[in-house]
Amino acid sequence: MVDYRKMWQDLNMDIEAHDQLCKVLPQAFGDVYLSQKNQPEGMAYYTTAVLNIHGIRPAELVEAQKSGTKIFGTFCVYVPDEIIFAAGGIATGLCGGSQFWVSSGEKVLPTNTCSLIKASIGARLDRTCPFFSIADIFVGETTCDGKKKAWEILNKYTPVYVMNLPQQKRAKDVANWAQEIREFLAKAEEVTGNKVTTESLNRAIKLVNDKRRALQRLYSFRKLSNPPISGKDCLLISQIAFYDDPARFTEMTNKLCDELDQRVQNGVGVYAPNAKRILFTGTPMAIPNWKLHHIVESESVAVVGEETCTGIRYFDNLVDENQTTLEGMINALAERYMKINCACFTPNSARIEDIKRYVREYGADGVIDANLKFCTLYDIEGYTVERALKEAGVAVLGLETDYSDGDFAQLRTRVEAFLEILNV
Ligand code: BJ8
Repeated sequence: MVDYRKMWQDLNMDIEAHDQLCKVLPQAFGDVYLSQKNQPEGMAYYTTAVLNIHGIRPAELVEAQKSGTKIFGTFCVYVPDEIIFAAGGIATGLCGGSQFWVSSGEKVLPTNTCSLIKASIGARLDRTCPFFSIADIFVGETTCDGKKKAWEILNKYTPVYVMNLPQQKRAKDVANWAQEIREFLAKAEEVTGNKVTTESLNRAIKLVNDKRRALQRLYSFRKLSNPPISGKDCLLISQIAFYDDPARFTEMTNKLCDELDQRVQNGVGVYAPNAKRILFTGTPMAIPNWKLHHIVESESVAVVGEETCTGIRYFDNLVDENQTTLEGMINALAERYMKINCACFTPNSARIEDIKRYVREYGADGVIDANLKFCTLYDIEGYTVERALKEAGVAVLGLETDYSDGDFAQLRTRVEAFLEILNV
């Protein structure tokens, strides 16, 4: 086993506090994941990745930095990774998913801020996350109010570049987003000292599209009547997609899919025949936030999809690969990214249509609309989501939670009651 302590010390991390965090993860992971029966062998790659999440990938990033590569930390699926890779940088996700960081975030943020923002700020302030310590620059975006204000705090520790995301989707908004991407490209060139060329952007578009295609392939197995992989495993893979080297992630995910193809041919599934099927919608679930999937799948129910940014929203659309000019590629990027349907947009009716389509495609018996406490955007949009689903005859349960385990028993009771309705 590699010892990463020297790297953490060099990164000026708080080693004592970090030791506490490291103690929690294997226990949590073991409870949720290692108890699963009949896991595909290909999951070993993701298990190693998550159990060494503060070691393997950070060490690669530090190594890359030694040869001058710049690391860009991002927090939202609207930030186009393609631009970063095309400029010779590396993009890595930074969202905090652990309750461990929340109290530190609360030292500088109001308590009634969502756990994701509190944990992200806490991870930086605490100096207990190597990704936050390694990043040369953070790339923020104007999505929700909490994040907009959080950038101002984070900027005191690491430079933050903020992309101004439109809040509507008219033609002029897509054009404005293309302009934001153009300006971000210039910033990425300035940070890395490299020029983005048609060749490098073309390669980067293909690199990120390949990752999306691998995830689309993985999720297609969840549409089958007898899925060969659990919802918990798929959630973990989606979460790791934000951190991992994209080419390696694509290769390993396609390899896993080859194994799943074989399982399908052999009639191997992970659920009992006729298990009920749940689709999640709502706010993202960052590592190690596996609570709701664990509750649902512990009831012998299949989680068949997530209409979240740690799920289908992350990979649902591809960037057009047929553009031959930088301008054409930037416009293609703007169009693809503006197809993501986050609750920060108004109106956001395309998201409702997406959810109804996923219910059909993934064969869901019911939907759980899960909201991270104090996320006003998704909380308010929950009204529209639930009403639309009820009108379409789809059973729906709205849940609110945070990163703590304090509500575990109460959530389980509510999920059990919901499942009883589905069983009638
Ligand atoms: S595209 S969902 S990743 S903004 S949960 S911090 S919205 S208060 S994470 Fe998100 Fe981009 Fe949208 Fe996706 Fe704010 Fe809500 Fe917290 Fe959130």
